[in-house]
Amino acid sequence: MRFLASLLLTVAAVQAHYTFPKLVVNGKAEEKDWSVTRMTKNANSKQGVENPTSADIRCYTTQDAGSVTEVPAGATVHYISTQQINHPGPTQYYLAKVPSGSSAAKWDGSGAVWFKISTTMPFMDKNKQMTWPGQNDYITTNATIPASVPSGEYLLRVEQIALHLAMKSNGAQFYLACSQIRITGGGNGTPGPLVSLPGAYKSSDPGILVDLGKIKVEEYKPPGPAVWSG
Ligand SMILES: *[C@@H]1O[C@H](CO)[C@@H](O)[C@H](O)[C@H]1NC(C)=O
Ligand SMILES: [Cu+2]
Repeated sequence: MRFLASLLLTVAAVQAHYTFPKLVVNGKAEEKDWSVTRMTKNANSKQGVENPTSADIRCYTTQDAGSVTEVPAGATVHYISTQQINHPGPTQYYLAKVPSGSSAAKWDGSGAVWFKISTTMPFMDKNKQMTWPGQNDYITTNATIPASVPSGEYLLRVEQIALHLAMKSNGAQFYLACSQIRITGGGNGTPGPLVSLPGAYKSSDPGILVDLGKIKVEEYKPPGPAVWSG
């Protein structure tokens, strides 16, 4: 019985994994999977990244995407998920500006270049389970591209951090993807703080190594820098 229960849990956990192959900008989805979103290494396996200091934490990329898509500053973005996003944990979005001389179709996103534009905070559901906005949806939560972000080419990175096994080191699972975008109609803001990926996260960060059964909702602190909202 115990064996069957753990087998069923394992099956559930495998089915529970997901990828984010399609970016949606102001309600319009990219035409095909992985056309402006870079295909991730887990496109088939759906396994999350477990070591937040590994190179895979940046974009988990197996190949660059074929196109770059236009995103108006101020736009609402989200991603379509391949499976239900059923694990508790925050959804965060980052941007990194492509340096002059490079292009969003090629650049690797290295250096202290990433700033956070969105995160989500937990609440207690009616069963007293710590829950995040968008949990159990088949799309990621919405984020707004700040209106004052300078125009130009960027990498957009989404992550949903699954915390159901995060009570042990490197037990959190990062589901993430990066898209190649060109922001138009932007402003003259100065985004920051800028962080590198890997670099911004440690395995011991309290938002990564955490037992959700042992903290209060208001104690949860998402990992990484403060949000820049323009
Ligand atoms: C998210 O944004 C889309 C437009 O891209 C909109 O249709 C939808 O209502 C938004 N969802 C929420 C929860 O605000
Ligand atoms: Cu899973």
